[in-house]
Amino acid sequence: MRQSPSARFFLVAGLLVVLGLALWAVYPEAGATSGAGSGAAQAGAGSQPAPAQGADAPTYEVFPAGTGSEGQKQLPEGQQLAKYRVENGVKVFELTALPVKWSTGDKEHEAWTFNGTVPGPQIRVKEGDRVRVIVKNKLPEPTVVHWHGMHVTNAMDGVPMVTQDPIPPGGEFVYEFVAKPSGTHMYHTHFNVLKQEGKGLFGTLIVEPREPEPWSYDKEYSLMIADGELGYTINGKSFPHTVPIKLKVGETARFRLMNIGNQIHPMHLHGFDFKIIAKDGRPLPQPMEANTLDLMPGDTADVLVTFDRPGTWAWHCHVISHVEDSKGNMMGLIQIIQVEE
Ligand SMILES: [Cu+2]
Repeated sequence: MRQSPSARFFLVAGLLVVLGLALWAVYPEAGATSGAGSGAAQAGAGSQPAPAQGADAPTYEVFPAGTGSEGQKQLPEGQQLAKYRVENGVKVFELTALPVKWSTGDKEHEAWTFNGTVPGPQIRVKEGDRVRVIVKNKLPEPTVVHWHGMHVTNAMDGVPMVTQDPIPPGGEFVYEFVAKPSGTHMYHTHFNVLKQEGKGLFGTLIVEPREPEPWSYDKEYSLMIADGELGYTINGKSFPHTVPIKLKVGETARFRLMNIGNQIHPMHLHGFDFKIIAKDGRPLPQPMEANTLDLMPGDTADVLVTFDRPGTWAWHCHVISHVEDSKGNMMGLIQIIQVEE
């Protein structure tokens, strides 16, 4: 008998869950992080800026019960905030590049991370803040960090042999810059990039504007899309282990999409159009409505979606080999949005 697409979806998802649970039994530390990483995962309280204007804390749940985010089910990858301290008015962050055992849900990998998670913790600051980031290298090879989209001085730009010497294993480098311009940005390795980024050495960098923005929304999420040695991942996980986003009918969400991968990912949302409000962190003079957005390598985009109907909606890359394996099983770059009454 021919199965309906949704029956097939749940059958495949169910089988993957069973497989995931079996893997979890074998690798209980999968997805768990080093001390530095778990510290970062607990950030977000205290002196941190609010995650979104007027927003409740985003609600997440592993769906359909993937092995995804053990140890931080309420603070999924890509959403945890980097801790900082303030020294003489400067916001001081610490990022340590280090290898960890990382589960994308479907597979175990040795990932190279900032502070133990893929992506690294979210650096979230206000436009005009003076920011210092102490980067320590615990990788077996040199590295550097580039502040993608930021208007830093040349010496802080993180290009090895051009603006600085690579940070050797065991070494450190102190970056300092004024946070500008506002918007959705990224930080990432700029050394042996195909390998280091492919293994997870990247994170999100959000600069909140000083002036209020002309749009409003209820919830906010970052979706960092990657490809490489970890496979096709959103916030460090591969479907069905990508962490679903749960919303209520009538809510508007802002999504900060980022392509830190090496390939083009046209992200198509089922059932709704979104409003593209910013590209590479910069507000568009005229927002544009669409339901598929080509994210070139290095692109970021901000979109707003109002979910006016309930359902389990897919948002996925439309390069089919990025969302289906050779046997036709769904995997990779699929994000589930669960909209409930
Ligand atoms: Cu793709």
